[in-house]
Amino acid sequence: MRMVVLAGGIGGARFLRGLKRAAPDADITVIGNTGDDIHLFGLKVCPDLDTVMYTLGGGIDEEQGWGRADETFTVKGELAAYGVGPEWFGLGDRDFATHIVRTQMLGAGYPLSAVTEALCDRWRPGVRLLPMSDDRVETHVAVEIGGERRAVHFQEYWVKLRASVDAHAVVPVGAEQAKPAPGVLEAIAEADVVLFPPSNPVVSIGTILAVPGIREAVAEAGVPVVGLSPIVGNAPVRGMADKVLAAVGVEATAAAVARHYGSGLLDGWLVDTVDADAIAEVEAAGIRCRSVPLLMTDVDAAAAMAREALALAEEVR
Ligand code: GDP
Ligand code: FO1
Ligand code: CA
Repeated sequence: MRMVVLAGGIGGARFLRGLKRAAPDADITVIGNTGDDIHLFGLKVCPDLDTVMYTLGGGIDEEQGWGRADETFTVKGELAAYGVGPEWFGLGDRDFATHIVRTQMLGAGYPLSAVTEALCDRWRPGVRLLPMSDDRVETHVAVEIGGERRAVHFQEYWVKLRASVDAHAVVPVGAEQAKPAPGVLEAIAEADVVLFPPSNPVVSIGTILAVPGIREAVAEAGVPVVGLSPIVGNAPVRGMADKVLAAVGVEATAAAVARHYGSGLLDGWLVDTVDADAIAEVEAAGIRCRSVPLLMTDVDAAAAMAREALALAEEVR
């Protein structure tokens, strides 16, 4: 079975690890968010692509959910000694190697999709990992600090400010001009099922869908599209998704996120058992809905979620 998964970082990566266990023979293409990408110290950093690659390739810091296991921070310390920051973004020594290889290949003229493939030659994630686009897209967040309105890079909003101020708008800068990376539209058109893991609906999946052609391809694929809620009990399981949902006028509830995607895109939606009350509202919006445990406490739990998503896909097919 050919599966396409639109993925951000931690939520996407942990779900994918479960999906691989649940469907070991599946042919999985991951379309990864690159709106979080940032240039630091002259290097191109792709947090969400790397989180998927390291998680599926066995190199992730399990507890943190991003960055490398057994990481050290000597280079960061040396840069700080030169007064060179930003000090708020924790790039480790092992991780630096990835960004150096990536930046070197990009400088030599390879597109990000080819670079990602080359990095995956080492990590063997067991899926085809495609960036949503080879073109630069950068998510910016409009905030008000000290009475002054300004836009900051998504990483500055998330990591430096910890989403402590309201987001007035979330803008995927460059998305309108971006083209889907080679293979993205083809994978969607050839898929037997499309899955939205419990990734951030605004800055992960929303950004991927903002690349012209991707939303349309998913809506017109003519195969089941099933999503899993990243909101459990009216709050994000991890992180500050509620802040960016508010910026697009969506309540932080499992039902509101389903309605935000809409029945034009989604055929099925899984909510957690604590949100079973949301089923009626989601189904009234024309989306088939079931409640199942949605906490990825370990790979088995994520695999059980993947099985439920695939079962719901068969139900709506
Ligand atoms: P990021 O790029 O690292 O922020 O990761 P994603 O966009 O892929 O996923 C972030 C979302 O995953 C957050 O909104 C979390 O609420 C959600 N999430 C994380 N762990 C779990 C989990 O165990 N279950 C569910 N349902 N959602 C989760
Ligand atoms: N997240 C943090 O909260 N603090 C960090 O210092 C940090 C560093 C970092 C380095 C490489 C990488 O691939 C990811 C990193 N992240 C860090 C996670 C990540 O940037 C964000 O949490 C996600 O992009 C949010 O969607
Ligand atoms: Ca992310």
